[in-house]
Amino acid sequence: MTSTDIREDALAGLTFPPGFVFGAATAAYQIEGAVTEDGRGPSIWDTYSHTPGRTYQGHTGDVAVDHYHRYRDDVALMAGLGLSAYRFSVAWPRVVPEGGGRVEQRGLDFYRRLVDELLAVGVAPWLTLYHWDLPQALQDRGGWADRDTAERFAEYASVVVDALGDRVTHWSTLNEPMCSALLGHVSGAHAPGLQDPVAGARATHHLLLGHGLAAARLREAGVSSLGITLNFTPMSPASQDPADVDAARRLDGQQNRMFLEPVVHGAYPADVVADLEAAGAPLPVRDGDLETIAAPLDWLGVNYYFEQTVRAGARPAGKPPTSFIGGGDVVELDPEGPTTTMGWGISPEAFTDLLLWIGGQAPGLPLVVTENGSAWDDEVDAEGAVHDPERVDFLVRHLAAVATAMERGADVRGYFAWSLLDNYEWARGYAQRFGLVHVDYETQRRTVKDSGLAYAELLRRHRDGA
Ligand code: NCW
Repeated sequence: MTSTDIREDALAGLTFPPGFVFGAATAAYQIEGAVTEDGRGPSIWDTYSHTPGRTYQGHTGDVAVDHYHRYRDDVALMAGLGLSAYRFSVAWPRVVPEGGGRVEQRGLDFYRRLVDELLAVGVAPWLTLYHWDLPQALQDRGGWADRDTAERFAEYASVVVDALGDRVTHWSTLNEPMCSALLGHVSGAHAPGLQDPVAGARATHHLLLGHGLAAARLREAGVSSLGITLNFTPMSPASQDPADVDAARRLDGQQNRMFLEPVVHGAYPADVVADLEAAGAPLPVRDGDLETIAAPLDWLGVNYYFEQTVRAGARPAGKPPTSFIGGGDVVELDPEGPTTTMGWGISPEAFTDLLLWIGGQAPGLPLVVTENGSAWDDEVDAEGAVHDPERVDFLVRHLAAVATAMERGADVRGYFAWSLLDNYEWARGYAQRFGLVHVDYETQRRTVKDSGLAYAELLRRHRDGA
């Protein structure tokens, strides 16, 4: 059996309704490079990645995959794969280099050129305003822990929608605010690298407030396809011991429900509020904030990678602090079974359950899978091919999981693979490859992997109604 036959077999049962959106996703700092070009200001990720000891082997996004200069070729790649949509983020420090005030026209011009290139080949742009690259100037004034950053974010949203609202239909405010808030301010694994639970709780609320304020600006500008992207990690207790069950509840509360519930219901979960107050890290909510945060949306972006089993107990020595406010009394167990090179387990079944659970939490709100994917050690072989059977398998099984969720009633409208290209995987540097397309970081040469070919074949069949 050849790899083409395997693909044929695996794809045969995968069908999605007409109009289902198939795309791929990236983020500005992970792909663009050109960090000092055309007036771009520094972001917290420039600072963090240039701080010794913070990232894998000191890797930075200075060059990344040079998308800033190669965007035309990259759009041609997308067209070649047959993507119907491309999800990318705008770098706030390219557009408003000091975070507020002066607008850099050359930054906006880049995104206008990118969008025009996409539209010319029939790939719909899905624009995310914030994928973690806060202007450093704002961090110097307190960053997301400071309420003012939410107001600056809304201003920046206005600038971008004024420039691109005539050609971009699909808008998202934030990507994974959980990661910005908790990895950035509690575990310290991401920029700005703080380990300060009080700042973590404040950042959580101000990110969500920024989402709500920006949503209002986007609506004023006439946006009619508006969402936010949240990441979800389904949590299970290691046993039915009440302490383990409570550990899972608390982690689920802070990593999942704390972000979903205010956005869709206009209230933080009461148990999370109580946990944070007990930990001396209250959410700085003011009158009217929750109404702002619960602005009506057209879709909810769902990022899913893995599920997590947790138990109560002291974190083992040497394990980095978890993304969790309120004590070192929750242990995240290592996954059972095969893992990706990120160390993440593989659970498509949990993806089906998750989509159904979210559908139940947010009835009537369409879901879009804005990220799903896996990292593996990929190499270009002597024939110039990249055989990545694990990623093909992951992709097919997770697409099947989406299809199953839809058969059972989840209203899922699209799927974006993470990622279009191998890229800068934040603190893990270039060591983690998530792309459907391989990038040789020495030459910047792009090679479509077997997974990219499989995805292209699926999309071809979908277009042809096969
Ligand atoms: S790290 C992460 N990612 C990867 C990144 O490349 C992308 O920019 C993100 O949107 C791939 O997709 C997202 N997500 C974090 C997943 C959850 C981590 C939970 C850690 C808890 C301690």
